[in-house]
Amino acid sequence: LSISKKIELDAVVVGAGFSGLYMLLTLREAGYSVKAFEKGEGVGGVWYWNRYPGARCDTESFSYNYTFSEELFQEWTWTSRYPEQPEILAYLNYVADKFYLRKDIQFNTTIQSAHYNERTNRWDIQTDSNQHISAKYFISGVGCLSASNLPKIKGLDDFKGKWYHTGHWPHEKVHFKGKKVGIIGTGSSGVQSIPEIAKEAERLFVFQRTPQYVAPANNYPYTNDEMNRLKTNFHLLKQQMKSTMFGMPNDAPNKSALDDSDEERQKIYEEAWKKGGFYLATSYNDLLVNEKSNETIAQFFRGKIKEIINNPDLANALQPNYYYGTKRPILGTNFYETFNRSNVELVNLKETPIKEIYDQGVRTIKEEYDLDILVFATGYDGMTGPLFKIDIRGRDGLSLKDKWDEGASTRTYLGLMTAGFPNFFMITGPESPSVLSNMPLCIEQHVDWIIDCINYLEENSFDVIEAKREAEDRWSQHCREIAESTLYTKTDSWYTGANIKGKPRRFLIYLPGIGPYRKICNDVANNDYEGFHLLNMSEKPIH
Ligand code: NA7
Repeated sequence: LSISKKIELDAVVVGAGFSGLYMLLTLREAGYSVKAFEKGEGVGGVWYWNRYPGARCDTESFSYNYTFSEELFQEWTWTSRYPEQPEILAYLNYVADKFYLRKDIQFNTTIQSAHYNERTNRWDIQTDSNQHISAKYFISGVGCLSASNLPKIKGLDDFKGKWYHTGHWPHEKVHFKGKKVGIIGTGSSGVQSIPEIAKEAERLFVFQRTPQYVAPANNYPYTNDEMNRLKTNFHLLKQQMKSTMFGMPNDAPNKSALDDSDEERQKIYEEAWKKGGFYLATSYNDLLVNEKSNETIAQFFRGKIKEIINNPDLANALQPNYYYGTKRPILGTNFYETFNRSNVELVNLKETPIKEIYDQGVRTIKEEYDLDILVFATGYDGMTGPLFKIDIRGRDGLSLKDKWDEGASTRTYLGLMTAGFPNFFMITGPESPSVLSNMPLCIEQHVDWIIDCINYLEENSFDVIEAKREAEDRWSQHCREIAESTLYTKTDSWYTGANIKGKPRRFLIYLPGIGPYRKICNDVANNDYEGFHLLNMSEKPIH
């Protein structure tokens, strides 16, 4: 029996992705003793794990990076509009080196549990290598899309070929040449990988459950001039990004899709299609609240699919019919075009659902598909999934999972904290705007808020910060009411939790976006952390 020594720290950070790295840096610079724990062998978070072919970011590179250091922004040069996964991973490694972060990160380590001890006002944290750590602050940087969803399809254990999930792709290159490959899922990961796999595989079967709206990414390499212009405009870009809904310099115009004539609208959609990226999604301001406006853009996409796809039956099978944008908008490169290839076959699961997996491949209710490789591009248990993988317990031993599963709903105050869990912060937690806004920018805003908050507590000799119940009830209700007034809640998606069997249907995103949200968070802090209990250790909050 080995008795491990307890490590005492001011703060523990979970994860070494965009969130964990910056949180670690700010805590260390402010003079706290801190360690980050990371499951992977290296830094990067989702960019460490998502190594599937074609994996790239769909936020433009100049805005998908940190802005806290102008020096870093000037030093790093992105090669293209939408960086590929290896480039983003290289960037995060560069950040880790530049700021000497590695010495305070313990890799290959999973945090298994974190229990709040009321007597000591500390978090007792345990790792999978049987280490015990005691910390005053417990901070999650686990990300929103890091708990992969492997659907329970009967027979996977019998499959004799190889199978992979896009979110846990192996480090060694997977060779598709001469192979019969199947891929389940046509979300962002499927859409990015399908054209790449199709180029190499002998045959590719795409198992599609819901046809998607895929806008062209229109990726291109940056010229030196373009990169220099972006670098020169650092301050302006940063300011623009901070104030918009999505945290990107472009914002939706203040105009309904129904304000324009059919002709004008078509012209706007055509231009946005040519520009690529999220320009279509931000063509008008009411696409996600007005069914009629939404139908205009849905029809535009359906028309494009018919133009691109040679075979009319195939074009029909690819026609999406949910409200555009209520699943995460997808950007692709030659996605629809790939279905014109002779080695690619669409399997329409709406007509012929998967029955089971057998030793040689996938069996639908109609046919058998023999496969050498099966790829699951089946997504994630979003937002709450990664948090629930850790046994987090607050006051009175209540687990986060039990609190959030107990009927009412997930409840947070500002997506940053939750009542009953003192000194536990969630970077990009549920009910913050993060997954619908520019992620690194949202992360910076949360980290800056958290470090200011911790400094405030320490400077004013408070031991505890904890969300008030009434404040989180109000915040959660506010998030829900906004969501209910949109079309988002009418669609099954990972936004609503409907993609995970048995998961309660809840919409856990603050929709007005990062610009307005930042102001709310700042006001709360400036009003002596309104809505939070600030306590001494001996005090119990009265909710
Ligand atoms: P997504 O967007 O959740 O997509 C998952 C896909 O897998 C989607 O097409 C699903 O179809 C499909 N799926 C999931 N389970 C099944 C089963 N059991 N059978 C058939 N098809 C299934 O995940 P991604 O990894 O592509 O993207 C996640 C996010 O990462 C993305 O939104 C960006 O924010 C970055 P469905 O639509 O549910 O019918």
